[in-house]
Amino acid sequence: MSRRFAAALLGLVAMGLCALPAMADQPQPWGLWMQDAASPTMQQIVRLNGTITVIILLILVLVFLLLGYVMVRFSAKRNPKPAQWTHHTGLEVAWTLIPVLILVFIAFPSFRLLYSMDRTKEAELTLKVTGHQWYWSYLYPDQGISFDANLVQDGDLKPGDPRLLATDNHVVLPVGANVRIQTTADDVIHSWAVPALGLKIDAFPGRLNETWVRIDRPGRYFGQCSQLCGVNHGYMPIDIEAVSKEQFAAWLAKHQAKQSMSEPAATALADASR
Ligand SMILES: [Cu+2]
Repeated sequence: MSRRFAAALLGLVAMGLCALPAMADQPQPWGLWMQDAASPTMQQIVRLNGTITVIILLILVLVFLLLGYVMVRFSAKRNPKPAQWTHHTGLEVAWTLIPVLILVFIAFPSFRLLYSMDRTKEAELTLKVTGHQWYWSYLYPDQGISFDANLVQDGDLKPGDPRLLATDNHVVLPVGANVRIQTTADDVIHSWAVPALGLKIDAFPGRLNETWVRIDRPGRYFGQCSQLCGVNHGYMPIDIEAVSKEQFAAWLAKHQAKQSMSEPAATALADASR
């Protein structure tokens, strides 16, 4: 029995060692832990997660050691006549106070992070995101650009497009700029989430939520709607292309020229900003 247990334990450890952390801006097969952080917010989330994981492991080890000690020291064989007392004031104060102190210790960095995610004072750009059943639409209100982003079907995937994550139009954002993000929805609740950027914000009908992002490096970042919103909830991904500020300016110019020619886009913009 003990040999079988040892083999199972060894198997578990080997699985843990083989499952390398997912270092990419999209989900990876067998990916564990978190995606490689690509924004200051995500770096802070990774740090806080590391701190809390260490605290959890220390508590786990302590509890198992205590449990083992009690099982050995107070077994029926070693301790045939158990003690009769039931209360110990000092012990009860300690096991109430120590967990409270641990929670308070965790609360400080958590609240600091929550407030820093909340909003940015100096935004260079605003992106308004609207959730629909089942796609996202985007508006750059100050630049007058708007478009819908739909899932690319399997047969239409281009090289480099991940299945179920690529969209026909990409959200293009400049690297190194503080971007204000506002979310809303026009039917049910959705949630706009991009793991590598540390973004996850609900999109409610009739309400405008706000957060922000500063992307650290160029690349493509993928996310998914993270609030169950109907049958095609799993088919409304988020596909962001982060480019240099010069490339972003060029993209803006190209899009503005294209949109000024098409009347429906102007109507969409008016609709979206209503
Ligand atoms: Cu949704």
